[in-house]
Amino acid sequence: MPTFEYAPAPESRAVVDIASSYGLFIGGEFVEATGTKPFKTISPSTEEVLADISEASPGDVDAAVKAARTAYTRVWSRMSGADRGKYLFRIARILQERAREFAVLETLDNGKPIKETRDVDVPLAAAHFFYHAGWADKLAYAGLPGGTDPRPHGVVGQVIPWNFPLLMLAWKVAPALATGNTLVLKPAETTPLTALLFAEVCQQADLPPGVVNIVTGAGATGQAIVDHPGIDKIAFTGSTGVGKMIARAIAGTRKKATLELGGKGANIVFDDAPIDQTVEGVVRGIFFNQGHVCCAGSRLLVQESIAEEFTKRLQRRLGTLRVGDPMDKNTDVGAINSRAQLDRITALVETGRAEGASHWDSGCALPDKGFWFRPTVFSGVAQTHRIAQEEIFGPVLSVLTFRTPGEAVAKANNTPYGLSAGIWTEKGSRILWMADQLKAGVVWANTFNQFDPTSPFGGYKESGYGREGGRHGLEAYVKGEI
Ligand code: TAP
Repeated sequence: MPTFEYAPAPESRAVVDIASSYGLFIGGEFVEATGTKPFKTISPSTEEVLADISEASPGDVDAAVKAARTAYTRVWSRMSGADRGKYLFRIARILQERAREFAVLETLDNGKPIKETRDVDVPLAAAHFFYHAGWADKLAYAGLPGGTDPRPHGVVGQVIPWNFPLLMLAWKVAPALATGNTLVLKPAETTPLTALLFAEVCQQADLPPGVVNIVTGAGATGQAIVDHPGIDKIAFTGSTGVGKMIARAIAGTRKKATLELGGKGANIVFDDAPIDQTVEGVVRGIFFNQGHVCCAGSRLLVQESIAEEFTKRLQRRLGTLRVGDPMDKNTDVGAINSRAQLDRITALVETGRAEGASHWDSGCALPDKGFWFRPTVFSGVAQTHRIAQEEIFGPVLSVLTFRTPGEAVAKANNTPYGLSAGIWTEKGSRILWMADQLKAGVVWANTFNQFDPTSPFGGYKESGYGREGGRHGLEAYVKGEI
């Protein structure tokens, strides 16, 4: 139970203007899709229909790729880096100016709390454009493949997931444009609205037609992008299963790919860590964005001597999280993004109970409509349990224990994934030793889920390959690497 009640603090949805239906953004214009039936995007917190969305057919994808190719050949590849940078700066500034609109739209379409879209998703998306705008005229000095004349791939196909719709778009679009590529992007089926608003931003910024093309649709539309012979490089973020399919589909072709896939991050807590701050960090690690985070700290490894006390304090803190209306500025945990995802979380939590782990949830009241899941903790989890091995992608934490640093490393690395890890301890030497041993693309120390456009992000093993962000992220968008 919350320690005290908060009065409602609803954000206004009047700042967004959602059309009843949307076309595809091809060649700088919104156009009708050819022949396929539209689908609906709904608000996961209310199940209200927000808009009809076009489903792009392979023919529509072909038109988008052709528009991107024409824009690449005639305009974008001939433009100086300094001029490309001006467009990126303009987009970044418009994102800032329209930040509230983007935050509200993202919260309505995705279900995540307004305080997260307002304070994390939208500012970081703008920051990615600012950062890459700065690179556009300095690529010759970045030490990229191609030396002082790094060359873009050409037309890039980009497919993104639903958990950070605008932010994932920014991670993909900003480096592609900065390095001189044009692109065709597909947002996830359940969260197309901020990508479509971004298309308006491209118009507002006078971006040359065809440089950015946005096609909506489901998996088949993504596959049409991947399979299209006019695509030079694929940038994909999503599940490991689909990532493997993409790798198979492009094997033997000249297409390049970067894959940002799933994770099962270990958050490792030693007995000398400041306990209350660490509880906050662990909560941020897994309950931020309803746990729909590829690099979430979904496995807590806690030193045996403090495990009982730590779990007790963690549960007490989880009892104070406010779960509910994501448009309320006080809400900590919003709605699960879709019924399908809620079903996946529910099924995996059932396996946790069936395999004998000890189940606890916060017991909070949930709204009648929409898709919801209470913050959940499993203790007594064994390495072999599915909830210790598989990505749940929801607000569910699996707690395991360890006695020595060596055991913590062995357990943390015992996963097919390799995306993220966290270490909580007062000892600097232990942090450095652990970070060296952990097989994860990013390791946070005494913090978790910190993102910055200057810092490369990505995984290895089944978490994918390639980096996004920083100078390393630029490499994926020029010829000669990856
Ligand atoms: P996926 O089902 O893999 O979907 C990702 C995107 O791929 C969506 O746009 C999806 O379209 C599309 N897609 C589906 N089938 C496809 C196919 N055969 N060919 C091409 N594209 C296809 O993942 P998800 O459920 O949206 O996202 C959750 C997963 O993404 C988690 O495993 C999470 O860890 C991972 N993720 C990773 C990262 C990083 S940075 N590593 C970041 C965020 C998420 P529809 O949505 O229309 O089906």
